[in-house]
Amino acid sequence: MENEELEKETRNLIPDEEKSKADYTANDIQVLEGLEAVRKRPGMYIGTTSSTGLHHCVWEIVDNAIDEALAGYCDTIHVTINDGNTITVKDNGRGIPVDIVSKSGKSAVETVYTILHAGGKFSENAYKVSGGLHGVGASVVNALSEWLEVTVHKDGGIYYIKFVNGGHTVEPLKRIGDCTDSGTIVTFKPDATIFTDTVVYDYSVIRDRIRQMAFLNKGVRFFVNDERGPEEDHVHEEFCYEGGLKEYVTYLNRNKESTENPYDVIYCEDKQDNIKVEIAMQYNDSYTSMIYSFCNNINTADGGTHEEGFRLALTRVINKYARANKFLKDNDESLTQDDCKEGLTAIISIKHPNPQYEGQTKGKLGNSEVRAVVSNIFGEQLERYLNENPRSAKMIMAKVTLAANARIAARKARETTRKNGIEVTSLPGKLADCSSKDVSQCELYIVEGNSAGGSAKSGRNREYQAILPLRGKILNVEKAQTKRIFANAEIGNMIIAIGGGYGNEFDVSKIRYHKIIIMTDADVDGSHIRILLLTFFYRFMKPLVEQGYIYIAQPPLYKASRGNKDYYCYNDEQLNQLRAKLGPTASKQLKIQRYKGLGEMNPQQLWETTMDPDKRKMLRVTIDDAMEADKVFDELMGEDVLCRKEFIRENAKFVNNLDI
Ligand code: TSJ
Repeated sequence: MENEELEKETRNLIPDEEKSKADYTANDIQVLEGLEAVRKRPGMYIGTTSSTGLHHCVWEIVDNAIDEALAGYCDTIHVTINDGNTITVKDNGRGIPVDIVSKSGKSAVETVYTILHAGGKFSENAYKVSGGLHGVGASVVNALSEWLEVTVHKDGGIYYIKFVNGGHTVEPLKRIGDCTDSGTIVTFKPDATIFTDTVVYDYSVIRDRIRQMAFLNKGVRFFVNDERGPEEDHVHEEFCYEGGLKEYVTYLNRNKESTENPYDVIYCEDKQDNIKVEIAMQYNDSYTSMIYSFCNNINTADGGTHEEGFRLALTRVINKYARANKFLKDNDESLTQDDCKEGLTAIISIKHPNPQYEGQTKGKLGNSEVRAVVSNIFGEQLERYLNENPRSAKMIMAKVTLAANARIAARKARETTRKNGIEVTSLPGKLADCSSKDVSQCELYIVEGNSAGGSAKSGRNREYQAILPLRGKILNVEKAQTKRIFANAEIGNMIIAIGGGYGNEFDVSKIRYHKIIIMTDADVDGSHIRILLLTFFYRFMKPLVEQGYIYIAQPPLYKASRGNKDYYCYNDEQLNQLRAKLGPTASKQLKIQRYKGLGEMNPQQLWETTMDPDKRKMLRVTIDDAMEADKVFDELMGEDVLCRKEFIRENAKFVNNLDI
């Protein structure tokens, strides 16, 4: 429908002189109308004419070579960025057919390149990628190129054709020599009048994509070359993964563990109803899950039925195994999908002859038959794996039940809170709240120690800054006592002061401050408390971390005084810089005080150095920081399972202790 309209519209856009040229047959005109339509509305075909669109052209051509590999006729693909930012893609497949297609009266090669969506016409390949979701075909790339040439090695002959100015054939396909091999070589130069942002290719973008293709198409050898500029700058890389997704998962998990990942990669591959399924998964000791899915090599960013089938089977099989082997008792509640995917990295890749994509960005697989196929294949293989590998299964059971216990503890806490009728209206007595109701301006300082808390209360801006002191007792954190913080009512104060609840129910839209600032001493205990707080936020109020609401105050380390002038230095380097600036004589007169704690500062000093929005320096916490803290926390707890168990118990206790 859309295409018809477009064609009607564009018919009038063909210049009259071109229409009248005698050597154009009706067929030629139709062809040029098609390609002209692409040039008029490139965005409709490749999404954008930005750098993304420029690279998209490469994927279009590479996809065609991958189709040949998927059909089983090609095992090597070269992608080269040449001098002048042209691209060459070369495969060792059968070579695009060179015979004449009766309908167009032209060679198949010319047809592929000049008729929109001609790709599938003479293809027997069941799992074509090209012509799929983004695969609009080689003809679109031709339309958007200054020139494009194709060389085919086939049946002993070398054939050549070139197109210029958006797909105009220079002369029909011609045999230009002999050969003994077979394959297809395409070189093109994107049209700078179309790609107005840039026509410069980014090597790393191409490299990353090709690496992904290598993971997704095991055994296919890819070469990526950047041959721009002088020879010593050229880059050549090779990607070939015999293990396919198995190696992809290992690659994705490579930064997740400091030591070797103790969990196995679980892998399965099978075919049912002409749908090929390949899945690899591996747990790691983090709490985030990375589940990526693909259909016909295209990333389905919004998931779909293949991902649903995977999750269903994962949850079903893990619950079944847990019950059968008494990791769950009869009256324990079942593990949820979220429990089962905590700390899981998984890739689901299917190949489907007729994929249907849904959603705004067509990033979701819709074929309903896929759900059961994936669920059957994966479920059966996972079950076999668990039964055959009891040691590994036990580790997985420990992981998923830990996740479940944390979830249940959080829910119990919520219920207790409700039962006790605690409302946000009854704010903790220790909290010195601010007066403004504009939460986007409000800040909550979580301050270590009552004395620093007192200074902060006196020194603050009452309108926007609230202070919540944490009890001094927490200062004496010892390894054995670290988990106490979770059993501490102070944490309860924090939850209520922040106001968004916690756990799965945490609602970031309800929070009462848009800056939550951790202010601890610059010593070991201070950093310990910071780690505990970050871990707490990461585990129980993750959106706060993800959306950048958490900050770390930066109190000065030194006060250097000379006469009645005070200088604050936040680190040793600044102190040295100050000495250098003042010169040796003045430096000798400096009286240097090293702050051992926030409590040593009077309210005025604390305000000036650490709390005044015009002068203070704060660090905004990223999710990586919090993950790191969480890891350190784990290390503090040790690998000791008993210790972890105790954490859960303490955690549950904290829940019961919410007697605020
Ligand atoms: F489409 C394209 F021009 F962009 C392109 C196609 C670009 C590149 C780099 C490679 C290819 C391509 C196409 N490589 N291999 C093929 N194979 C076929 O087109 C082909 C060959 C033989 C048969 C057959 O049935 O004998 C069928 C096909 C589709």
